[in-house]
Amino acid sequence: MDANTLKNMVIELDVDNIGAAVKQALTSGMTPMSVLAALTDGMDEVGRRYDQKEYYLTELVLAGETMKEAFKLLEPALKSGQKAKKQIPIVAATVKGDQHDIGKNILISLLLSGGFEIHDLGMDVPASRIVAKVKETDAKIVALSTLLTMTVEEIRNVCNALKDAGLRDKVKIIVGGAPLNMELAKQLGADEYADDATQGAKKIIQMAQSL
Ligand code: B12
Repeated sequence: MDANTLKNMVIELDVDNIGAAVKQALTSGMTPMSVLAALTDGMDEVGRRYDQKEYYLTELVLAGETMKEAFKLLEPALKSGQKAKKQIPIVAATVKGDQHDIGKNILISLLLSGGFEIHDLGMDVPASRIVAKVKETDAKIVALSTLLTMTVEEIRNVCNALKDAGLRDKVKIIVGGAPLNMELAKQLGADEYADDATQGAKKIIQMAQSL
């Protein structure tokens, strides 16, 4: 099993065999990070084909399912590198109205080996649930994703809801997703923005060091 085969299985939407392939890749010596990189490369190509109208909505749904199946096998491997030291709680979510979670899930996968306790609320998550989870877990970092232009304003709603609950000063908020940039992120009330999951994970690790 090699990176190219895994990448192509995502592109070919091979939801039935991707789990076994990830397992084989890991047992044959590929590192969890290189498996993740191969899967992400595949997803990038799926996105490109959709933009070029070579793939349609059905293919996208299947690509999402394929990534989920792969993550089931990959996440335990990423987690096993985790250190025993005290873990920093993070709340992660895709905002209300948005059902894209692949980017967020990749970010989470990158953080799993980094000593974080991750509370993933999933997608289409209202601000009130995010606030409740921050309170419950005493989270220090909130990571929000939005891929739709339509739901960008939800970031502001989450920032305001945290402010209203008296929690805004206790958390750092990092956001990501194609319609965002650093300037917009700040305007919406967030502290940080990252272009991609790798940069995002780096920024979160930096934030954690300053806590
Ligand atoms: C897959 C996909 C879907 C899947 C999602 C499956 C899933 N479980 O996520 C499904 C089929 C559900 C879907 C539905 C829709 N989609 Co769609 N989808 C895509 C597609 C092709 C790829 C997105 C993706 O997963 N990319 C791969 C990941 C790895 O990249 P990413 O999400 O960008 O994330 C990276 C960074 O942004 C960043 N990141 C992301 N989040 C975060 C968070 C933090 C904290 C940080 C630090 C970083 C970070 O790191 C990631 C990795 O590096 C994009 C087009 C594209 N080329 O991006 C359209 C796209 C996002 N979809 C779009 C649209 C319009 C829709 C629909 C409205 C279509 C419809 N007519 O029904 C619905 C909306 C449903 C809803 N309410 O959300 C538009 C959005 C346009 C806009 N700007 O508003 C796009 C851009 C397609 C297009 N060109 O028109 N979609």
